[in-house]
Amino acid sequence: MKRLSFFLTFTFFQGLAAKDYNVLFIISDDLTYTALSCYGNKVCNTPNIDKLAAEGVRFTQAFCQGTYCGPSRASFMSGYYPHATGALGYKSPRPQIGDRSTWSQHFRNHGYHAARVSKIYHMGVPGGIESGGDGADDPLSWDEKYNCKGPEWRAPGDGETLQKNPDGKRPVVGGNTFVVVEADGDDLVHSDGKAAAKAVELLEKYQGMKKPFWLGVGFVRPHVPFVAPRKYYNPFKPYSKMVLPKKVPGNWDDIPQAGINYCTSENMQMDIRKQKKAVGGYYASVAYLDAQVGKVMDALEKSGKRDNTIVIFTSDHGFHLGEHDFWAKVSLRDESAKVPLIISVPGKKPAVCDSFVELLDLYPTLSNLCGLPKQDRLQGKDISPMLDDPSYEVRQEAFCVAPMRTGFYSKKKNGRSCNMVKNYQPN
Ligand SMILES: [Ca+2]
Repeated sequence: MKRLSFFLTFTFFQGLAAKDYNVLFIISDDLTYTALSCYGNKVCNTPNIDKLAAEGVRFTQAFCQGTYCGPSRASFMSGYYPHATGALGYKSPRPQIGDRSTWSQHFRNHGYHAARVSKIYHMGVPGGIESGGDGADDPLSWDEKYNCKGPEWRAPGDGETLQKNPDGKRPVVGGNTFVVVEADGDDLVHSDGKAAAKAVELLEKYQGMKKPFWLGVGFVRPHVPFVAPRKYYNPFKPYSKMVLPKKVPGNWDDIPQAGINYCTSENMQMDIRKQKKAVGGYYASVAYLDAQVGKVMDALEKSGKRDNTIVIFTSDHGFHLGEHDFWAKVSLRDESAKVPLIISVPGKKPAVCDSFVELLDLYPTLSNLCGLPKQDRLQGKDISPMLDDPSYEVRQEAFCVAPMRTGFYSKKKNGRSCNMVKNYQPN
């Protein structure tokens, strides 16, 4: 009898552990937490992301490990810090990790169906999206994968190049350039509209699937170019009403040279009008992204699987919108190094968590929540106790590297210090 009761208890807990949660991982590109209304933005309204935040745990101190696409994505998917693998560029981490499993591959190895829609590992934006290629993808991570080609800066509409265009004669250009296009047509013209539609289709398809799924949906907005259907720009026009961060005379006087971001109002030659339009264009891209998140969440609801699906929303890193006259990513300041992060686990109470977390924590945390074997080699920490107790802590500082700035950043919880180690050379 004792043995039977042990057996029943064991299988009961095993049954709980192997709850077969599905995982829906939604990741935006270059999205700063400051642009979301659930993080306090009063101008840019993001009702769909806010709804998810209200259903889950919203993290206020979540940090990426690399402040641009390639290293950040290679890090959280592989489970290692960028400098641990040396995956510091726009490359797949596979050569460095050998046969070790990536996050979704670990799920595949334990009975999950893993799929990718659009950008999970690095893809060049806009170039890679225009061509519709795989980018720095890792085939072993997926059972199925879909790329979502889009016109990007070539989308028909009213476009303007804001960067290095003082006389207004520069045409709308491609590349990593501040361009705003108020585009003709609907959501489906663009990559993210197509990605949402593909995710909706897959969620319908998975309704009848026996296996649990790990579905990664990667959106490319609000990465430059700021391209979205016209209607998303309306709340931010005229652009002259956009409010820029306060200009502080002598703001850079106490910032070491390595801390001056590579994109500034000065070197981008953006006057006040263009700076305000950059903010409005970015917000319109965020509003468009938010609408696509809503479509995916509606489809999850309709599929009947919301009650056993863990949903994560985040970004690969943040973005400057004129703070200290800095723009774009790479900087190690909060606007760029911090990310929005929401984790919604069915049955758990909504909360706001101020504990320090890293994107690297997602792999071990989700593995634990889904009852998969623990891997001591992973460099992230299991933050799942925070989902029951938001005051739980796993670290006192978060670590982030900006490879091209040859510096390390370590943000301490109870301090304002930003520790930079100069002349760091990755192996
Ligand atoms: Ca990015």
